[in-house]
Amino acid sequence: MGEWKHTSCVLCAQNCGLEMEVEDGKIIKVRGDKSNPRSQGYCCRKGLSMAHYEHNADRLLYPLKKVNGKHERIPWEQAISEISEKLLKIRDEHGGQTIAYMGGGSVGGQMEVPVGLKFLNMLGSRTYYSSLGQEFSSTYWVDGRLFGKQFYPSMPDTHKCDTLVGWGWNGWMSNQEPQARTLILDHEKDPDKCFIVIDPRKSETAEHANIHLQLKPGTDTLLLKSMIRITLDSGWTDEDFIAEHISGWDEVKPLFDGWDARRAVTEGCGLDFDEVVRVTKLIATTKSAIHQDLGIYMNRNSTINNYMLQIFRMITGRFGVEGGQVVPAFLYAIGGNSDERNPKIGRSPVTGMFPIYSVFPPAIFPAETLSDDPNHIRAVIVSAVNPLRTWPDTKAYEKAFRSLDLSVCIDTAYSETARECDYVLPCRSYMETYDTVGFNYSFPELYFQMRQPVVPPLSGEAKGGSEIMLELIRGTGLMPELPQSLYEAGRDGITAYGMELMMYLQEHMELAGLVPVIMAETLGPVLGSTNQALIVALLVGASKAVKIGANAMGYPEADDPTQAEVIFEDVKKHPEGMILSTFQCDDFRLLKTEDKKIALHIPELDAPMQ
Ligand SMILES: Nc1nc2c(c(=O)[nH]1)N[C@H]1C(S)=C(S)[C@@H](COP(=O)(O)OP(=O)(O)OC[C@H]3O[C@@H](n4cnc5c(=O)[nH]c(N)nc54)[C@H](O)[C@@H]3O)O[C@H]1N2
Ligand SMILES: Nc1nc2c(c(=O)[nH]1)N[C@H]1C(S)=C(S)[C@@H](COP(=O)(O)OP(=O)(O)OC[C@H]3O[C@@H](n4cnc5c(=O)[nH]c(N)nc54)[C@H](O)[C@@H]3O)O[C@H]1N2
Ligand code: SF4
Ligand SMILES: [Mo]
Repeated sequence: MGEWKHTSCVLCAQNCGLEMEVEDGKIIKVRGDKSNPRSQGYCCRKGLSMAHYEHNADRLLYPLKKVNGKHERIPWEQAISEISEKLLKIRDEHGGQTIAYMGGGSVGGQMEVPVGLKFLNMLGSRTYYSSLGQEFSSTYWVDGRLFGKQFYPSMPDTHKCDTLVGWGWNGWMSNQEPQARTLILDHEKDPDKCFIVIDPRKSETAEHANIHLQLKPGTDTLLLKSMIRITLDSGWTDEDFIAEHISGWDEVKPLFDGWDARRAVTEGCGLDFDEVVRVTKLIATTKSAIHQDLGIYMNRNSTINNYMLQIFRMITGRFGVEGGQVVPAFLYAIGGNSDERNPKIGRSPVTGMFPIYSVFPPAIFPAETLSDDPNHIRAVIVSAVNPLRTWPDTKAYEKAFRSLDLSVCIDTAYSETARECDYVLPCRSYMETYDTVGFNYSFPELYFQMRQPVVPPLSGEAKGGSEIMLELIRGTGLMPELPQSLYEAGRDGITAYGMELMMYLQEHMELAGLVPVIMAETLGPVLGSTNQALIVALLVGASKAVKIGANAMGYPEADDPTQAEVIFEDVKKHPEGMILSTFQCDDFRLLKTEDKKIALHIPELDAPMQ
């Protein structure tokens, strides 16, 4: 008999709660965790196969260096000192911006990212690529304009809607919603609800649809524009919502003038017009929520399609309401605001692209590397992502990687990317470290889980991702000299540590941007875990809205300095996950626009919308 432990799946962004039976350091059984407040026992067969991924023959055990085209084992000290030396040389000769960091899209190991990003900034670079940059660029850009900041994404409140629309979403297989199959079946079978799928393919999900609009591939723009035209013609707009919450509708509305919806739908999309009118009415006039996914996000016209989806929701009043489109609760934004209209937001040297959500789109990387421009990319640190397998044009990626002066891969496995890199650093897996789950936005409650290690490290040489980043910061000599008092303050608890840190930063304002690094470095050793220190940093630095919501859940007041410590004690007591804070769905004060209205008009899209 082994010991059962609470954890979560790390194989998709749902991070379903799992319980694992562990015997002799190995996972021997896995089951859905009924005590997880978000997934409530749900899991798919990928989650049930976690042991296969964890105890895998391809796992990396020690650092490697490529010598004469072959990887050889080297000691950590050599790896860190050689990589550090090369990074500094590239920075000094060509500028920090020629160093790139790839990572941060992982669905179970977020805690290395704040340290990795700060390390990149300390090297003088903002050249950051992530998987998020390929799927969500367009939607984050659109939402940034509508809501005032790019880190303010919205999502459908599917579990409370009556009409559920899966648009370019194969959720039966991919999940992408909490308890996806249960949700789909609930809408399919309940006579008072409806499940609509918009997909050119008879997907596994479409098999469960009450209505399947099987449009021609890539014609979503025509369909969306037609649905909005039909809504206007039929008087299904929510005028009160528009008057109260939207600015710019007068500029946007004429973009739909003279649009021949019938012709677009029948000739363009190959659909039955009356069926489309019926679907439009259901979306516009019932408690509807639309889950769009890769069929929209990674398809033609993705920016316009995401924009029109939002227009459709806004003018029918399906935003900021229960069962509609809502802005979820989040403890920390997984990206930053990088509005390209701000002249401080730099462009990439070769393609002239700007970051969205502070992330550059992976599609430009080969061109940014294989170039004669003196500022082209020369070094890459890759962590928890496998670009040579998963990012667009892997052949071009291979060529680009082979041309680099330095490539470093931090991974648990000997991946396609690891095979190409000069240095490979073995990382502890997410089942071997404390970490958290960051993408599973929840609503209206803020769900949180600090995953505990369930198995001992497979290799004594592997280190946690954030620890490796800290080693590189130290190795390059970029770690600021910090006072002994900071290293010791945590012994008297988190609140005492917070006070000491605040006092220190008051006198060292220039280090305020490095809080995650400082906390990982000085509080990590006291807690015995770098990632735990970073989780404390999240709680201390949580937004006012999260802190107020936490107070409503019974935690100390938002401005009480003991709040983070009290919450953290609870977090440790609930390895199965917990509800940490609660939100209002109609709180338009949270918008980052000046007038607290949704700024619906995006002038750059006027022409492409025609
Ligand atoms: N088993 C498994 N699950 C996963 C993952 C995995 O690798 N394996 N990855 C996870 C990740 S990172 C993500 S992002 C999600 C992705 O989850 P989904 O977005 O559900 O991904 P896909 O299965 O690619 O489904 C996209 C759907 O869009 C449809 N489509 C294609 N072209 C068009 C079009 O022109 N218009 C419309 N309307 N639809 C179109 C396709 O037929 C397909 O059914 O899955 C997550 N879950
Ligand atoms: N052809 C095609 N390409 C696609 C897609 C598609 O539908 N079709 N989908 C795209 C989408 S939506 C996405 S999100 C991307 C996903 O692409 P990636 O973000 O590259 O995701 P994974 O392939 O899951 O790679 C994750 C890497 O993390 C490593 N890893 C696992 N556990 C750990 C750990 O504990 N620590 C560390 N350091 N590493 C670990 C794995 O070994 C692997 O090398 O793929 C994209 N690419
Ligand atoms: S739905 Fe995603 S998180 Fe849940 S068990 Fe399956 S792969 Fe894991
Ligand atoms: Mo994805």
